[in-house]
Amino acid sequence: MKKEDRLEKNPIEEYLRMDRIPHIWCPGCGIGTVVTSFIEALKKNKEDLDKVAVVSGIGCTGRVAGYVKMDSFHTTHGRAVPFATGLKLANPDMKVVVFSGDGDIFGIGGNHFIHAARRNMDILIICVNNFNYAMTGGQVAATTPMTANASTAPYGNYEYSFSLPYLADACGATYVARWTALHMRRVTKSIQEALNHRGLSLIEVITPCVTLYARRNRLGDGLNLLKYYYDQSVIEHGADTRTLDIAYQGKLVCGKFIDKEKPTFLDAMNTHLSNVLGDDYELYGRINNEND
Ligand SMILES: Cc1ncc(C[n+]2csc(CCOP(=O)(O)OP(=O)(O)O)c2C)c(N)n1
Ligand code: SF4
Ligand SMILES: [Mg+2]
Repeated sequence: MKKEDRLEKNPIEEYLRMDRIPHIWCPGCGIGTVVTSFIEALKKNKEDLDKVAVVSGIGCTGRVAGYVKMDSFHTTHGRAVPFATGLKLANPDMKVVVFSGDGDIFGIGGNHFIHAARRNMDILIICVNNFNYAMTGGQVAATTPMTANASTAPYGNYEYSFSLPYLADACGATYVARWTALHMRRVTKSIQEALNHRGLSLIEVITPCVTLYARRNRLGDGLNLLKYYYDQSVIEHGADTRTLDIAYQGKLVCGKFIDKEKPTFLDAMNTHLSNVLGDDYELYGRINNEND
């Protein structure tokens, strides 16, 4: 094959809205790497794209919904999870994926997250954790590690940060994993699994924000930081989620921590209302334990 022919088509082009390219992300930003892993997972799972929807909130990561070529929704800040919940309940056969940032899902949207997890809502949440509110100028976030510098923490952060897997586990999520963006095959595999998991899945992907977080903390370029996070990672599948705090530039425990079965929101609704109403109740959506 001639070089010109090889370069003609991007291998993931059919999954992207090419009319929106070039994207807005900075050179060296890790968000695109996570999108590539997501698309690989869709391809490997042979997902019917008419049955997958992506929902994002606002932020650099929130732009993902605008670039993927399937039903996708760029919602308001912090509201991706409730939007996804409504979408899933109205279309129970669809696989609904929230793809958004740490600030969007766990800062302004934190309350929505905890209730979706409590209900074991059947959605997949992919959270790009770049340790700051990147789009608005690198403000301190609920995920910024202690002592890290941010535009609103010029002398270093002194707030305790959330450990996202611990939070998700405590709230009732039934699939929880953490990777760095450079663990591309692992991220892909987790997304493949989570797309087939029934219940609330959270996949946290630690990702460099080169322009704000890395520059302010003098952590080198995007590639350096991508590699640094990877090198700092230790894979501990099944680790106790209470042990997963992230210290500034410290060890990053990655792996699949939770993968369990529990009735989803619709399972619980169907079981309960059938018990209470008997034949007057018509089961809704995919039925408990029914396989594809
Ligand atoms: C109601 C509301 N409050 C604040 C904002 C401003 N805002 C837009 S994006 C953002 C932070 C996004 O951070 P994160 O979700 O971590 O995404 P990132 O840019 O880091 O990928 C904020 C505070 C907004 N758009 N709407
Ligand atoms: S500001 Fe940070 S997160 Fe946003 S596109 Fe640039 S590098 Fe990525
Ligand atoms: Mg962020």
